[in-house]
Amino acid sequence: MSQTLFISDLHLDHKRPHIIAAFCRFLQDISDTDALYILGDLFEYWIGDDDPAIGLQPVIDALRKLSLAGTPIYFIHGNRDFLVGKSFAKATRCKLLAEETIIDLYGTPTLIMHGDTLCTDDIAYQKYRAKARNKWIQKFILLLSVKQRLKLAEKLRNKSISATQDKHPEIMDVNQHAVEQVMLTHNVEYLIHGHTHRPAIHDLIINGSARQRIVLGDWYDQGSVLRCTPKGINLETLQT
Ligand code: LP5
Ligand code: MN
Repeated sequence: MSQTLFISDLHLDHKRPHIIAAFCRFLQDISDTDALYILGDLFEYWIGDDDPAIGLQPVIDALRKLSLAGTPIYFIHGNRDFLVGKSFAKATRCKLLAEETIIDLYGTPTLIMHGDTLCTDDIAYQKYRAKARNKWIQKFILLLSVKQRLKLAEKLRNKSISATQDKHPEIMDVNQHAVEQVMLTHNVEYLIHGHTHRPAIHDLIINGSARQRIVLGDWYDQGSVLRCTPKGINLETLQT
């Protein structure tokens, strides 16, 4: 069967072992897949490849196994796992992609991304993001000990939890102008992203042409998977 799969926002964490198990089962079941794209926030947080990352070794093993069996796996960083690096890529045999990547999806030009950059109304987040994604700041953070980084991550998570409670939900969704701009810039028919945890397929008309924005959902209560074949696309929900 010719199919390409997209997932994001699994937020894998040793505190949710059943989701880790469900994801490993999913990876075992998709050996007949042309490519698997992970569009960010695979992990609840990732503080660097040198962290032993409790409970996550089965995920690394299962990704590696799928890749060795012939399915290419691609990874775009999310706002929780932007510190995933070359050692992780080597261990899992995933290919790390640029934050905006264009692919040819069975003939349809498609832009894939995590989706956080589309939330341009969330000014506090975008300011924080500029710092967190700065290469020099990241180099400095990676010089800290694992223990120090864990503390920093916990502080950031707490700040984020209280900040998001005070933000209007609209602010944390994509900005329509940002969507149109990025789709026009890359001249694509499909935009596939996650981050907002609002799974949907949005039909759009931009500059007179029909396009679609496909939003993946998270894996908190069930799994969200976009299955694409030469015949079309289907946004599915997996029971976990
Ligand atoms: O993740 P989610 O969906 O709950 O919220 C996001 C935005 N929050 C974040 C922060 C992450 O949750 C933190 C994860 C830690 C990763 C580990 C990294 C290891 C340490 C390295 C440190 C750089 O991404 C949230 C958005 C929301 O999505 C919706 O889009 O609103 O944004 C915020 O809440 C940000 C606040 O508005 C501002 C926070 C100010 C923090 C100031 C600290 C500055 C220090 C910078 C150092 C790099
Ligand atoms: Mn995200």
